[in-house]
Order: sequence, then structure tokens, then C-alpha cells
Amino acid sequence: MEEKKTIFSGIKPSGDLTLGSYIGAIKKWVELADSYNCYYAIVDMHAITVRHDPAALRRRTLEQLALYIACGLDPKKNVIFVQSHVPAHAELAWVLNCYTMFGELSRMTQFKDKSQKHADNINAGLFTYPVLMAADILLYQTDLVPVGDDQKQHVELTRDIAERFNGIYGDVFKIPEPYIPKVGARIMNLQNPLSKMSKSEQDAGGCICLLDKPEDILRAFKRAVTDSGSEVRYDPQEKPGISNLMQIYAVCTGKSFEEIEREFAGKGYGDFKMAVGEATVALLRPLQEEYNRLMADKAYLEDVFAEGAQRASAVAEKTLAKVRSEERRVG
Ligand code: AQP
Repeated sequence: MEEKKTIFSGIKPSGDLTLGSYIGAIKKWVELADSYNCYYAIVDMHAITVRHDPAALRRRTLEQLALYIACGLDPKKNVIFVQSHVPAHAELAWVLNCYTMFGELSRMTQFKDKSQKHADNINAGLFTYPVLMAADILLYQTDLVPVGDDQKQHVELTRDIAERFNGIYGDVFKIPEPYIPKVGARIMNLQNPLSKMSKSEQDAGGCICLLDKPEDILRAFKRAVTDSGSEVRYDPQEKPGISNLMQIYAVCTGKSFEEIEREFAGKGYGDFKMAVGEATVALLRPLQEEYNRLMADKAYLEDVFAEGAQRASAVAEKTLAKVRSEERRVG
């Protein structure tokens, strides 16, 4: 029997998880879990590249684990862990820093965006963030990295770094491929459909969090910014607001864009927005119930963390030993 391929992906606990995090990443992770060997991390070291509140980071790390499981990730089948519990990530990141060019990192659009948003704190960690991400991925000899569209550039850089390293030392790393969902690769802010829905920018009404109350979700969709005209039609250029809502509705209901266009032919934007809100509430309800159940059992969550760290470390340390012996030629 052919050996299962490996997946690595992670989300940083920089804010409450959003519908964007779910649709762009976690939903895919769940779908892939049976067919691959999966490593799903809570990448807390990435979250400290901007100023943060330590207590909130600790709280969110645990909440994020409960949400991963509530979304359908089974910790027995998948290795679920916290990045900082596996020191190999930091060590490999340092080595890879020495094989990554200043010019490459300067071209990263996320660095440019974050530097603008955090102009008073453009720290070196923000700049070398993609190198830590490369270490995260390469430590597990990953074949596939399911990410939203915004992270594609970082996965491409990871490939370049790995190829450069392998070109010098032989086949140390597997070269990973990005895996971007066809629908929902970039869920946009409901108040500004030209800007991504981000968990660190939870402005009033623009962002749906996975734990939001049904009435807040319905209100946010009711107030979502739409486009001129009144026809529900998929056209991201001309109708970015409606097209974003169509992506969300398509994921919640499993319907195609054509089916949605037929369903709302002759109806106004108001009916459509209401339907998207209701479909989102229906998607999130069971997930929220399971989350509440899990959060009442902190001991179980702590056990999952401990086991995940152990399983992840065993694999990560093997890759790191290979790196050390090839790169430094020491025993
Ligand atoms: N709006 C989105 N649509 C589709 N996919 C998304 N992802 C995030 N937002 C959307 C995907 O979720 C994963 C988590 O990414 P991350 O937390 O490591 O970093 P991010 O992409 O920077 O996420 P945020 O929410 O925008 O965080 P902040 O505000 O802290 O920077 C990735 O696979 C991402 O593509």
C-alpha cells in the first residue's frame, strides 16, 4: 500500500478565529484528514511578531485547540500541537535564515502590509516570519500545505529555500506544494469587500468570528456592504460584495454559483443576505456547541497538547538531526 502523504498547516492565535480562517483553512484540513498524515499547529511564535497581550495569547491558544477539535479535527488521527512546544521550529528557523535572502523577504506582501499597519514596531521577527513558516513546514517533510490565497507567496518562498538548501547539501527536505481551495481562498471583510477578513482586525460588523452569537451574525450579514444593481451574480470584479457572500453561501450549503444565481433570480439583495446569515448560523451552531463542551474539560485539552508535542517532536527532531549533520558535518 502506498504510504500516506504529509500535510502541515497552522494558524496563529493572533485573534479569535474567523469565518475566513475556517473556510480558507480549517474546513480543508478536516476534508484532507483521512487521506493524509496531518500536522496541524497553533503557531503561537508567529503571533508575537506584533505587540500582544500574553494572557490573551495563552487563552486563545487553548480556545483555538478546542475550536480545531470542534470543527472536526480528531486529535487521535491528526497531530495537533503548539509550535512553541516543539523547540525544533526555532532552531531550524535560525539555520534557514542563513539561506534566505534579504531581497526575497523584502518582497513579501504580508511584510509590506503589516509594516504599514504596525509602523511603530517593524521588528526583525515580522521580517523573518516567512522563514519560521518555512521551518514549520519543512520539519515534517511536508508534501502539501493547505492555506488561503494570502499565504501562497510564503509557501513559494519555502520551496525556494528548501531547493537552495537541498542544492548544497543533497535531499534534506521534501519540496512542499501549496494547496489552495477553489472556493473561499480569500473571504473578504463584510464592510469592505476589497479587504481580507482578518482575525486581528475585528472591526464592527466586517468580521464574523466562529464563536459569534447568532443574532450578531445575522445583523452583520444584514448590514454587509453590497454592490450597485440588484442581481445576485458571481462577478468578483464588478460585484465584490455579492461575490464574497456567494462564496460564503456556497461553502455553507454546498451549492454551486449557478445554483445560487438560480435560487435568487428575481429576488433582491436583502433576501440573499438574510439567507447567507441563516446558513452561516446553521454552519456554526453545532461547532459552537461542541466548543462549549470541550472548554469545560481543560484537562483533556492539556493532554492533547502534551501528546501532540511529543508526536510532533519525534518527527521534527529527525529532520533537524539530518540538517545538523549535513550542514555542519557533525555527528
Ligand atoms: N479571510 C480569509 N479567507 C481565506 N483564508 C484565510 N485565512 C486567513 N484569513 C482568511 C487562512 O487561514 C490560515 C491562517 O492564517 P494565519 O492566522 O497564520 O495568518 P493570516 O493569513 O495572517 O490570518 P489573519 O486572520 O489575517 O491573521 P492576522 O490578522 O493576525 O494577520 C491561512 O491559511 C490563511 O491563508
